[in-house]
Amino acid sequence: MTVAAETADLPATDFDAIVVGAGFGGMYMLYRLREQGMRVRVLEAGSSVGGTWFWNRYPGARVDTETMFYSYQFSDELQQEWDWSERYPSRDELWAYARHVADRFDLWPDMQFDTRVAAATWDEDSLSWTVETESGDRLSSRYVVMATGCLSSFNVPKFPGLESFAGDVYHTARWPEDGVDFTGRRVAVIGTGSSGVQTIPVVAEQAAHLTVFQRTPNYVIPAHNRPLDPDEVAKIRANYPALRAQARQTFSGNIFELGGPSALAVSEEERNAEYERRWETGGLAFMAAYADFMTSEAANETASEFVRGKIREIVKDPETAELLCPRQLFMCKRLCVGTDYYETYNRDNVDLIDVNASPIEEIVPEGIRAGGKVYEIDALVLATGFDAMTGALNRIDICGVGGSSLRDLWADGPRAYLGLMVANFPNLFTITGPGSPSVLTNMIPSIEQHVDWVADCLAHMDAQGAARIEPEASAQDGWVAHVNEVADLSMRSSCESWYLGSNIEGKTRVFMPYIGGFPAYVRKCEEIVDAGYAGFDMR
Ligand code: NA7
Repeated sequence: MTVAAETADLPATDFDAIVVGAGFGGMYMLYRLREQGMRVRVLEAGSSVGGTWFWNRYPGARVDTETMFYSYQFSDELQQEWDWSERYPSRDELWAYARHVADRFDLWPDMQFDTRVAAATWDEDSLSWTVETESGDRLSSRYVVMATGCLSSFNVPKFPGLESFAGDVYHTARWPEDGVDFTGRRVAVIGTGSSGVQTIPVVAEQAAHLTVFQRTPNYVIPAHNRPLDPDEVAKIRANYPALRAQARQTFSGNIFELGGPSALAVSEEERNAEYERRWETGGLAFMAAYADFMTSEAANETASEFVRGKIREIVKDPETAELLCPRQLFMCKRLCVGTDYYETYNRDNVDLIDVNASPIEEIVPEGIRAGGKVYEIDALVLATGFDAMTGALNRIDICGVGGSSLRDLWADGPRAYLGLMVANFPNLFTITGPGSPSVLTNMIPSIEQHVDWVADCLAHMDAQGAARIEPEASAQDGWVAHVNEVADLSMRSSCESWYLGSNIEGKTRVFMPYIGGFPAYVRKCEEIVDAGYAGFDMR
């Protein structure tokens, strides 16, 4: 780290920091920076707080992580007083929680809603950013924090004729605020990732008929959602700090009961009993049954085959069951957690179409033409996912030193130091950016770790009289090489998924999150700080 230059004569800016996004990252960033005496403005495209939990209001939307741990821990009062009702609460409850946080910490006055950021431009003379909104307003600040979310830029595939459809089209990530009544309607859902898996059973209950268009079947573990037991809640609350500390020591920042080192080290009987127990418990903890799912194909196949066996048991029509059986590696795509997902295909009003055998040719006014046949529908639900991790950043014109464009620099895949900053883009921070563990971990603890790092960094700069920070290109290159090196060790980087960007036409395939685990990542961040912000040029 180098510290130099006088900052006293820098021109004034509208704000010390502009934070883009009022999801869980943006809200906590505002809280931390304001506590440090900074003038902060949050700009948010939506009309309220909550980010993911503001936008994803499709029927059946729920968190897939145990909520007592998928919540903020920065305030013990907050975690003691907020009552979660269920193991996996609905989107409405998560959104209510986000609003409660904004009320409790008086965040509203510093947040501006219905404001989409179009551009951010760095000025080297004044060491400041100018942020321009889509409505043409310009605001300046010393720092910009992009808390724009990893899964916020939603993906609408280019289906020919989509605009000709005579019925209604909905995307799961932009659901009408007043909800949709599908009673008596013929509905199609395209997409069977987490959003499709959650919404399909709920839509099937209402619609006259539901046709699901599936490109890749996913592994769906039952959620076994239930009301939280008051004793269980009391126990967690009494031990929150210790439990949170324990979670921070795990690979994904979740408290999963860890199983054995290898699925192949035990007998088939013992292994299946373990899988059965985890299936009955429900949720993402299934992933922790054995440690070698992502390093041994044979071990992986045992879990795949167990889930396929469950599908064949649950789904009565053998042909439909086979179509639902995933063939890609277990956990390679994000594991889905569902409620009555496979059971839904036993309903008389639900059909499954494999788009590999019957490709979607076009959308016509009366429905979807696939494999030469028109499926007549009144409403189309796109559960087609997101341009993950880079999509939200790339849709903003971000210009750094010498007018360099972030979008251009990332054309062959994102490059960032720790997923926190990018060389050539001084004083610009990204919360859970590419190259950080983010989407492979429990998101809220990961967000808090990033926000704390940024807030501490700015406090340090203030104490040093520094006004400019940027990663050194060599440090960034080193981190990107490390991110790739650990990705290559895991089979997770080997199949088609949004982690790699393969769901977006034309997107360069790079495994974007850091797969070395949350503890290793946190240690690295701390070592860099202890070494005087090694790899950063601070002046
Ligand atoms: P996902 O997991 O990206 O799922 C999107 C689904 O849409 C997936 O099944 C895709 O198939 C399918 N898809 C995408 N484009 C097409 C086209 N052109 N034709 C047919 N099917 C298509 O997004 P979600 O919103 O469900 O979940 C995102 C994350 O949110 C999730 O992982 C959790 O972390 C929470 P594909 O698999 O690409 O073949």
